[in-house]
Amino acid sequence: MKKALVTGITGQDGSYLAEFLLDKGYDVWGMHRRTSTMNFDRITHITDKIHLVQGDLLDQNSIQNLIREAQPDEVYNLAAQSFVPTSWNQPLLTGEITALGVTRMLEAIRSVNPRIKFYQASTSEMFGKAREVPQRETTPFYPRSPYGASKVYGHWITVNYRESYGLFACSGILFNHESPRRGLEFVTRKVTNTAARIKLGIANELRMGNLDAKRDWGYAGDYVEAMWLMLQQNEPDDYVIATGETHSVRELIELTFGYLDLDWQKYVKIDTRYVRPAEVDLLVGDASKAHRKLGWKPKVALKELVKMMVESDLQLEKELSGRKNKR
Ligand code: NAP
Ligand code: F7E
Repeated sequence: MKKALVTGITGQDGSYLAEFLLDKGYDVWGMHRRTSTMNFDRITHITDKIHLVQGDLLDQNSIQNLIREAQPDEVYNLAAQSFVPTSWNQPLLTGEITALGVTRMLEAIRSVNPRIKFYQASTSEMFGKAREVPQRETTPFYPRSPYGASKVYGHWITVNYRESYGLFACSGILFNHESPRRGLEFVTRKVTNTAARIKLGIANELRMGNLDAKRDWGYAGDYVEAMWLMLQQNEPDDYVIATGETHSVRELIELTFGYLDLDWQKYVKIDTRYVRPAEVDLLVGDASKAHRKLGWKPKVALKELVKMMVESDLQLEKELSGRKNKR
């Protein structure tokens, strides 16, 4: 039985990857940081099937001890301070976790067992003010936030440990991927959740930032398969994972409100609090290397993804208001 350690197990991708690896017959270990209130909401249904162990990307010893204890074959480093706006308010913390945290992981692997395969969660945010359309593995990076800059460091340190020490270290350059488990602050979930609440009469407006930004949105459940495939190859390498389609935030809103038979123009208000100091205007990925070498292709398109998220949010919000009414 293969053993995998997943950092960021409590996050969106961690939960889907854990399910995927369990299905493949893996012994799954999940690293989580200590919190005063448990935040296992996304993994409640599998907590009895995985080993949950405490550790923090800020704490070298905790990571090292954990890797020594788990003795994994594969490590997936998904933990990060991942929300772009927060990275302007907390740039140093973002750098410590999202950038230096990667070196802490790599150092722990190097000292405990350099044969462990390593996956780094890189991102399309590294392309930022994109130098080329569509973006591929060779497109130069131009990050536009402390988050993007931290991820560029994480990406290059992964490449560097592969080239310096021969580690089997891969970097997946994943474009935005979403799901019903997406954090409520990210744009897709903010839109689907608020639209669902408007439909149910619980909310009456949606306050948004820049509607012109364009993103290549895929489904998280599809993308975790690509992470795994990267570590099953004969040679470590870096891959862009994307759908190849781009849509504006405005289109996302139209699609979501349209699905609910609502006129979005009646509810959406522009609020400068949500406009970023520097924007990433247009992202669209060329995943042809992943198609060719990994045999990976996305299965869920944006329309279907929106439907999945809206249906889930309608259900969730009905349950929440049902519970409130009982109190
Ligand atoms: P997410 O939902 O924000 O999850 C982030 C995870 O990191 C959470 O489990 C969080 O734990 C954990 N974490 C944060 N700081 C930590 C620390 N100091 N030590 C240990 N764990 C820590 O993010 P996601 O959407 O699943 O994304 C997974 C990874 O892929 C991230 O690295 C993200 O930057 C990257 N990425 C995401 C996308 C995307 O579109 N989703 C695209 C490209 C790359 P808590 O629950 O305790 O906060
Ligand atoms: O914003 C615009 C905003 O926060 C998308 C992370 O997972 O994907 C994510 O980063 C766009 C931006 O994602 C609002 O200005 C307009 O242009 O959903 P987001 P992101 O910044 O692209 C990448 C790949 C990652 O790696 C990150 O970890 O939507 N936008 N109005 C808004 N965004 C938010 N959040 N809220 C708004 O009100």
